[in-house]
Amino acid sequence: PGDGQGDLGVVLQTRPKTKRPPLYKVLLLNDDYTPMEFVVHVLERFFGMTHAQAFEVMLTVHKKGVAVVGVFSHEIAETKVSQVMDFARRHQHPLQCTMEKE
Ligand code: TYC
Repeated sequence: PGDGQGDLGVVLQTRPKTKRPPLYKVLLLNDDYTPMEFVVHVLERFFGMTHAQAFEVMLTVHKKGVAVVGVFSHEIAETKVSQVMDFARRHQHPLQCTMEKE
């Protein structure tokens, strides 16, 4: 029953919709040729790590093959990846850096 004018609209907006932007992990990949000291320098220079932190993370990548070196907004993650890839290429090292959605 009813008047055929039931409310079929979209009305269930209860919570305010404040969706946080997705975050992206920046990954550093191991290879057989990039010098360890170069990787440590990259982590200090572009990821603000201390020498001790950078050395530890470099060793993790060396042993495990890959590690997350930071988590950022899409734009910052892209910038980090570009900076690392450009820097590695300019120094003729095959170091690879990528990003993936968290
Ligand atoms: N495996 C490299 C070597 O033995 C060192 C290295 C570490 C390279 C981390 C890349 O992301 C990397 N010289």
